[in-house]
Amino acid sequence: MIKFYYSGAPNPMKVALMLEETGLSYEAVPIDTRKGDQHKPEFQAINPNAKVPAIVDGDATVFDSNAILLYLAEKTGKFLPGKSDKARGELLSWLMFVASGVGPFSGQSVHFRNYAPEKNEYAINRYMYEAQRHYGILEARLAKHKYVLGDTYTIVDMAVWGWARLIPNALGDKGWEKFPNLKRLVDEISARPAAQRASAIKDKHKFKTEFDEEARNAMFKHMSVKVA
Ligand SMILES: N[C@@H](CCC(=O)N[C@@H](CS)C(=O)NCC(=O)O)C(=O)O
Repeated sequence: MIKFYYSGAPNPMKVALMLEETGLSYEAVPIDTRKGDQHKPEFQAINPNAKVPAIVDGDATVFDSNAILLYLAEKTGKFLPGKSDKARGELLSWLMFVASGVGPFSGQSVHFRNYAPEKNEYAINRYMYEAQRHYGILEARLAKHKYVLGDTYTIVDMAVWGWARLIPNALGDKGWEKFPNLKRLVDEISARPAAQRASAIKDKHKFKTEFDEEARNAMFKHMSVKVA
């Protein structure tokens, strides 16, 4: 049985969706990042990057959400596009685009808008601009195609869903205005039974909800270490 190390945050939720979509049997292991579970040596032996998600599947350990999506898709043969070089090229390009662009820029936008101790207009503007720019690229693609890779629902759509469903947190209350096609995709995925089961997993475990000093020390280590 697969062990799925997770919290309710965007990157683990992509993997929760894929696990539910495939019907693979798994055990969800909570990692309470607000309490610092990600820094425990036993978890860092699984993910040296000290972040969720990660999975252990027999003798295979996989960390980083998009790597896990690809691993599970290749393991099951599900939620992949066709096998042509063209289809594989598109899969890898869009998957990495979400991993290296959509996720990090959305995350930094959420951070500087909602968590940074001072309002830094430059940082907020830069990360909101870049997050919006990335969502605009997805929007243009989804204006022409039902799913990111065309007619078929794939792991790329799941990777997009993990972050895009939180667009108001990254871009503000009017965040959806410019992205009607992206909203269509997110709403369609959120209505799927697998997405509803994925979103409910965290309710089976008690995660810390307060964002207090313990949480800041665990998740924002840079606040207590001067490197610049
Ligand atoms: N590139 C990694 C990023 C993982 C990541 O940033 N996870 C966040 C939750 S979405 C986390 O573990 N945060 C806790 C921390 O940074 O201490 C992935 O895609 O899995």
